[in-house]
Amino acid sequence: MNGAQALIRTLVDAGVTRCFTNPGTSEMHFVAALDSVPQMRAVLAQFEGVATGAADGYARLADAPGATLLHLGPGLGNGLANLHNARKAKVPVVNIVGDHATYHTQYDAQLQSDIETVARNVSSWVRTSASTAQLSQDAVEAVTAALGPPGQVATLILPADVSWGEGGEPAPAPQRSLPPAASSEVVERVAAALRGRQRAGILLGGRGLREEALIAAARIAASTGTKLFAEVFPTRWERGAGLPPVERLAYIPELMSVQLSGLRHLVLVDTKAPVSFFAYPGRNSYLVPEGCEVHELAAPDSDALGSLESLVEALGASGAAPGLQSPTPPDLPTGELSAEKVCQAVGALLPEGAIVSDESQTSGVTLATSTAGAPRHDWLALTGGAIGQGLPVAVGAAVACPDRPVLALEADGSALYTIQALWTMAREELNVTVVIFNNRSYAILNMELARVGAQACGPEAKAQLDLSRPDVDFVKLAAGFGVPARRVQTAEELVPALRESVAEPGPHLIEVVVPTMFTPRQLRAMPYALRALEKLPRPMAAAVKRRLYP
Ligand SMILES: Cc1ncc(C[n+]2csc(CCOP(=O)(O)OP(=O)(O)O)c2C)c(N)n1
Repeated sequence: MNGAQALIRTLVDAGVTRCFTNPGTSEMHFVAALDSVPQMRAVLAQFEGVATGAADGYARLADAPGATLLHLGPGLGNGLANLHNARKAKVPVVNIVGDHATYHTQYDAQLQSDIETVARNVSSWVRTSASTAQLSQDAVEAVTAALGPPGQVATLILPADVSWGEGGEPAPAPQRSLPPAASSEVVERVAAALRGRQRAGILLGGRGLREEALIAAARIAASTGTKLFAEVFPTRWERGAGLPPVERLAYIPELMSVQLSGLRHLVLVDTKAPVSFFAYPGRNSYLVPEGCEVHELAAPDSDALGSLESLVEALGASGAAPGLQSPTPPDLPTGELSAEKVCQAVGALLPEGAIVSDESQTSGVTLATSTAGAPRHDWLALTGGAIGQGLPVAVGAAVACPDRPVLALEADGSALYTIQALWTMAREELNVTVVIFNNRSYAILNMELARVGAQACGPEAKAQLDLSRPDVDFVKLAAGFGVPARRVQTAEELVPALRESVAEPGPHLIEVVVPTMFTPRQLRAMPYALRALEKLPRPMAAAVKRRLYP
C-alpha cells in the first residue's frame, strides 16, 4: 500500500466515508487511491467553499465527520469561510490538504505557501504528516480531534511524497470518548435555581436541540414553568409537529433583549451566554439582562442530554408531560407573491422528515412561525455568519440522507457566493429543492446601514447594496449547472412548483422575485422604533415583539 491508500482505509475504518473534493496535482495519489477503497465516496465540488460547506452539512446530519480534499494553501483558503461556519457549528470536519513533496518546498515553487497558518484560524488540530509510516496514525488523531466533543475542524496536511510513498499501514479506528455529564453539584445548583419560583429560562444550543434533549428540557419546563429558548443560529434543530416547541432568540439585539427581559436565571446547554451579533454605537454587546444569574449546565465539551436528564431527575420531573407542538401548518397562500407568502407556502407544504437549510436572510423572517406546526423536520442555520453556506450545506445534508427531501431556502445574494453547488447537486442527483428569494438586494445591509448610525447615504453607498443592473437570472444559471428550474410570480404557480420539485427525484430550483421585506421608510424608522421598544414596560414590549417576531 502507498500512503494514500492506507490513509483512505484508515479514514473509512474510523467512520469517515464521505469526502468532498477539489483536487490538484499534489492530491493525485489520494485521487488514484479512491478506487482501491470503494467504501469512501468522493463527491467533486467546483469550488472549495462548496466542498467545505458540504462536509459541514454532511456532519450535521450523519453525526460523523465530513472530510474534504483540498489543494494546498490557496485551495484551503478558498474553503475557509465555510470552515469558519463549521467551527461555529461545532461539527466534526477532517480536511486533507495536499502539499508539495517535502524536498520540493525549499524551492518556493508557485503554489508553495504556509498551509498551517491558513489552517490554524479554523482548525483546532493541525499537522503536516512527516512520513508515510506515520500518516495513518496522524489520520486517527485528526479524526479523534474532529470528533471532540465538541466537534471541531482538524486539518491534516499531506505532502505528495508522504502520499505516494510505499509501506503505508492502515491504523485502527480511534476509541470515542464519552463526554461527562454535569456534576451533581452543578445539577443541584441549577435545580435549586429553577425551583425558586423566579423567572428562569433554559437556552438550548448545539446538541441541546435534538429530540431527546428537547423532551428532557420540555419536562423541566412543564414542571417548573421555565421558558425554553433556542440559540439564534442552531446547527441542527429538530422541530415541528410532535416535538417540544422552543422560542428561538432573535438576531436583532433589541428583540432578543425583550425576549430575555425579566429573567433571573438563565441555564446554558451547549451554548454561550447570548451576545449581540455586532456591536452598535452606544449599545450593550452582552445581552443577558442585569440581575440575571447565568448557570452553565452543559458546556459544549460535555454531555448535553445526560446533563438535562440528570436535571429532570433532580427536579422529580420524569413524570411531567412535555408540551408538544400540535400539527398546525398554515393555509396555502394565494395571489401575487411576497416573501411572507413564500414562507407560508413552505410551511404549508413542508413534507414529513424534510431537512431545511435556511439562508433566506431578511426574506425568511416569518419562517419560524410559518413552519412551527409543519410536520417534523430538521432546521440547519447559518452558524458562523459567513454567507454562502446554505447551498453547500444542503449538498452535504442530501449526501448524508439520500431518502429525505432537502429544502435550501436561499436569499439571492447569499446563494451567489457558492452557486456552483448546483452543479454538484445535478451530478450527484441530490434530492434538493432550492428556493431563491430574489429581492435583488443585500437587503439586510440596508437595515444595518440605518442601525449602525451611518450618515444619510448617497447613490454610491446605495449601489453597494443593490444587486440589480443587471438582474441575476437564476433560472438560466441553474440550467447551466444542469438543474431544472422555473421562475414563479404567483402563489398559484409556486404551490404546484414546490409540490412537484419535492416529489420528483433530483435537484430543482424555483426562483421567486420578491420585494424586500422592509421599505426604505420602514428601514429609516427602525432604529427609532427599536429604541422606543426598549422603553416600554415589559408586557407591552413583549406584545410588540410578538407582532414583529412571533
Ligand atoms: C462571507 C461574507 N461576506 C460578506 C458578508 C456580509 N453580508 C452579510 S448579509 C449580506 C447580504 C445578504 O444579502 P442576501 O443574501 O441577498 O439577503 P437579503 O439581505 O437581501 O435578505 C452580506 C454581503 C457576510 N456575512 N459573509
